[in-house]
Amino acid sequence: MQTGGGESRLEIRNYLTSSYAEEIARDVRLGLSGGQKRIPSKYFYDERGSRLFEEICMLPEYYPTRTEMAILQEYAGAIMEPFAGGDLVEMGSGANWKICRLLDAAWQADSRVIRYVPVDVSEAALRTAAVDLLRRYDGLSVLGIVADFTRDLGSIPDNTSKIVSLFGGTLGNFTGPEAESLLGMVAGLMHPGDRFLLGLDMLKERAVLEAAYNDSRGVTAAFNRNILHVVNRELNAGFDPLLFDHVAFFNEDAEQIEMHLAAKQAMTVDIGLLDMAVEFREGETIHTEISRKFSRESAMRLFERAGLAAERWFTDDAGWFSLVELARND
Ligand code: AVJ
Repeated sequence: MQTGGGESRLEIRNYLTSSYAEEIARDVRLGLSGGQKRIPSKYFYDERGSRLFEEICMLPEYYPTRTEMAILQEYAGAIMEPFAGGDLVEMGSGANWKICRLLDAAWQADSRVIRYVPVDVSEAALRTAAVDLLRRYDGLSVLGIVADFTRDLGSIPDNTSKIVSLFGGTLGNFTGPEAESLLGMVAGLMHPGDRFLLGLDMLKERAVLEAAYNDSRGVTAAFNRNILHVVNRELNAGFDPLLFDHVAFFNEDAEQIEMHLAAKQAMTVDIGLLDMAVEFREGETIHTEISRKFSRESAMRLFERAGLAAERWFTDDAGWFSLVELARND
């Protein structure tokens, strides 16, 4: 068991281009000026929001996390078996439980050389997670990339064989065109033999979907309202989060869960740093998130357009969640 030398196996590079403050100012100004008001879902995840999301993952109604973990538990060996070594890239890393399933599978058998390359906007979160992994896996090295993976994928090293992973149904937060462009960028990083491991939440009964986003303890409601706390803090805004109802429903035509915050009464909200006053009618909503649900057919159409091909599908018995192994289609 190696105890020292952890730091020398860790390198962190920061590629963030614009500041969080500039970005949220731009996004909120644009999002609250139009007809349907919106705030991008990435602003859920400050420290409190990330904690609330971890709490959501453990709720009885929120099946995606535990289903994906069970799939990883069962198939990590099969997923890692063909990988001869190189970079294990994780887009939007966060907690380590998922990547540990893959690393455990690779560490059991042999001495493949693997470097873990997490890509995340939070340098602090990257560092904490990396230090934990270095302690667990003797011989692992970590290259942390501080970047927004929807923009700065060019910062991922190009000269090694790799598995790229995007877990947790994160892809569902992107519209069709956004998802296509993101997957196209990942395809652009891949060489023959490289694989892309993508988590997808699948279509299922409306009642199951809606319960997952309307939990009985109100954690998802608190998570949704947290975006207003973030805007208050970052932009000196005057939202009273408790004057907004949590609304989440399955939009069957669009095959997506939609989350909104609905004004309980007419009001005007000042956004200090933007010099802006935003009017709400009673019942008017701010659209905060989409979470798209896939069928194999809709997923395959997306892969095709992005220049990717599904090699293997790993799913649970009920088919509620999929981990798809993709290769570049050329
Ligand atoms: C982190 C995007 C996968 O869409 O299910 C959970 C976020 N929103 N409950 C999802 C979320 C409400 C989650 N993802």
